[in-house]
Amino acid sequence: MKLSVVYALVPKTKFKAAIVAPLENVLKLASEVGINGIELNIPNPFEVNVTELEKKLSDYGLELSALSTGLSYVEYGYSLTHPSEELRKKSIEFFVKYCEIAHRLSKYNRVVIGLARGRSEGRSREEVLNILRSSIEEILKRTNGYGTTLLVEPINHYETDILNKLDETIEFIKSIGSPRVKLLLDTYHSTIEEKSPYDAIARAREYIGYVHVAENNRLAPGMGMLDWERIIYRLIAVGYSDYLSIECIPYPTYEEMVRTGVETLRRVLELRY
Ligand SMILES: [Mn+2]
Repeated sequence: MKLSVVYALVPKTKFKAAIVAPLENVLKLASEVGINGIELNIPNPFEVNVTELEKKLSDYGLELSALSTGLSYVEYGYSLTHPSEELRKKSIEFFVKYCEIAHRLSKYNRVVIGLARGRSEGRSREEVLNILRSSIEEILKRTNGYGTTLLVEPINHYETDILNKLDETIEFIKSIGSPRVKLLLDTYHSTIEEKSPYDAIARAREYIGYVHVAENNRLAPGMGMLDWERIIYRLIAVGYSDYLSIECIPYPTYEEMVRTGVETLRRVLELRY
């Protein structure tokens, strides 16, 4: 398994679980601690210098493990289920562009659907899931040439009221029926929403396309209550061998968050892999 860390490409943000710091410093730290990739959270895909990003990643020998998109909702309020058709369309345009960037910068070529799904805002569950499904289908159709994988992430109910639980997210993914739509399993969200974050891995099995790691308190692995040996062995047991992406609150500092997280995960990975 490889390790990456989530980086927010903004000077500051309300979103708590990402590193906000000068990009060069973070890339340098990442290469120092020997991790393999960076997951970029980009608020506006139309305002990013892709050539420059590509060069910086390659200068430090880092891969783009995934492109995340939550900041488009946090910073602009665009979402794939927005009650306003205009803002929903803006969100879809953003996602098409995210896919183009992921395709260009990353052999993994994947884009996260996290907070940018939006909230139900008084509409029924069925109605809002139908809207989300049709937005995703439109993105899939328009990005066929890029072949990008879309990762749908169950998110805990304090942050959204759409797709909190693993089982309903799997059902939703099945209802789209595209090999390009997979599950993003986040250990923090599943600790809040599932009976057992360990058993959740077994249930998610063939749908898992990517993994976010954080403790029950959303701090770095090693700073909370989760049993990382059990998590990693479950992932190995279901045949997952891709990225573990550290998406944590940078506490006490982002440097310590990265170092502790990497150390904790490496210790387990090195027992067998
Ligand atoms: Mn996550």
